[in-house]
Amino acid sequence: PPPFNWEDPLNAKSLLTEEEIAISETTEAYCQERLLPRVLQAYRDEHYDKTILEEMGELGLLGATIKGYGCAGVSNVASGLITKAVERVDSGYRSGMSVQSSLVMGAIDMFGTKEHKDKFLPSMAKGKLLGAFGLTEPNHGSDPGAMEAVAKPHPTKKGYLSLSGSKTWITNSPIADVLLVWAKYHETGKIRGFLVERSQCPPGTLETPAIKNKNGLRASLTGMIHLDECPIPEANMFPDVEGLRGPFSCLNNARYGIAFGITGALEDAIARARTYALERKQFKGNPLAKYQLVQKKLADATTDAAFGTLAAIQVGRLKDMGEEAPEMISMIKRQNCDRALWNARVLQEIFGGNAASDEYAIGRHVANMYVTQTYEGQSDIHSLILGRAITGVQAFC
Ligand code: TGC
Ligand code: FAD
Repeated sequence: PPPFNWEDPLNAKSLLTEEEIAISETTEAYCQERLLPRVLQAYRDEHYDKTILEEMGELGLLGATIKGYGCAGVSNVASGLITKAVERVDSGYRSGMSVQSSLVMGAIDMFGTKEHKDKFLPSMAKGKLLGAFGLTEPNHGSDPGAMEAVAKPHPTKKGYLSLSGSKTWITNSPIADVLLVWAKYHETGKIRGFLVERSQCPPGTLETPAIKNKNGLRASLTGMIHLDECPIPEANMFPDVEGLRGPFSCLNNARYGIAFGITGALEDAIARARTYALERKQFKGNPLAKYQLVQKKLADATTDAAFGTLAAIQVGRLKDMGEEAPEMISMIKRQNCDRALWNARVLQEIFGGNAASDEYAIGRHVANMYVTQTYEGQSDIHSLILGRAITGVQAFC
């Protein structure tokens, strides 16, 4: 029989095309050579180096599934492999990329006018123009349908709307040039998407303070968005999409990216725990790896990472054929993030006291994984989305 490969136990590689393997290898090489050496200091300093997005842009990693506008136009599976390579280093780096690619470029590609696409997508693909996605508000997280942000006719500027409201926990908001803000349109009360260009906002109408001292995702920048009667050209509103279908359609892609990407973070945790268990000796000079309880921890985590990867590839293939139901994405987002967090917390035990040192990276992954389980729909919310699809009865309220 062929040998067992603990790094790819179910031979997921056999399901990939030559092109997908090449994209994955190029991205892994960039991430290991260029991102890994800077993550420890970035995490300590709570610093996000925005040139990372430019580097990713040079490699064609941004908005990778979009066709045209300087984007690579690759398969959803290839795009998942990109997120996996980035998240193997740090979920925060994947977060900065996901927002740019799936949530802002993806939204413009799906719902923008030709003018929006021509204006924003090419420089966003190069990582020279940065995006943020503002859905969550201080009083409305899991229930964004109740949002308070509102767009009204501008009292003095013809052809402009006046946008007011606050968004919180917004990745990249402090550095974003274009902020996609979801708000209720005065005429209909329905949610619409607005492209807010920082350079066009008069002083005092747009503030994006950073949220400091986070416990996790410290290598990613997070902030708020405050809009105070900010004038926005009517032409900057997405013309044809209203209601939660707009933001949720973008979230389908981003949630898929997290589900695929988080398997990379878990695999890094496994590789580090395995190395540590082989090197660290306790009781008569035996490596920790010799003990059955330690082996079970590695077996559990490796199984979940392998199953999660296969499930993500399957949903990616269905996405490429346009046959994915949003609930499939809820299923893999919930399962892969939950299992990654559970397993990484158990693997953390293998490091003993050293797990408390950031040099071993395991604590960073665990803290990040809490966030991945929370944003883009907390896992219990995805349970309810699945429960609704299974029973036909909604249990949100
Ligand atoms: P509900 O009645 O379910 O749906 C309202 C309308 O939306 C449509 N819809 C979808 N469309 C496309 N894809 C989906 N997945 C969709 N889900 C729903 C639906 O068809 C309906 O359309 P219409 O035309 O009939 O109006 O709405 P609800 O208010 O009952 O929703 C409840 C719930 C819990 C499902 C939803 O609100 C939810 O998913 N909450 C979680 C919130 C969330 O995910 N927030 C994410 C914020 S962004 C973020 O976290 C980015 S982190 C980025 C990073 O750093 O990586
Ligand atoms: P709440 O909605 O208050 O939920 C708290 C808890 O209650 C959760 O466990 C939830 O599952 C549970 N709960 C809520 N309702 C129910 C119910 N009906 N039944 C059972 N349980 C329920 N948002 C953006 O828009 N853009 C971003 O770029 C972005 N980036 C983020 C980056 C970071 C680092 C973080 C931490 C968050 C980010 N978010 C972003 C926000 C994120 O999407 C929200 O935190 C998330 O949707 C949960 O909302 P909440 O924090 O308000 O929690």
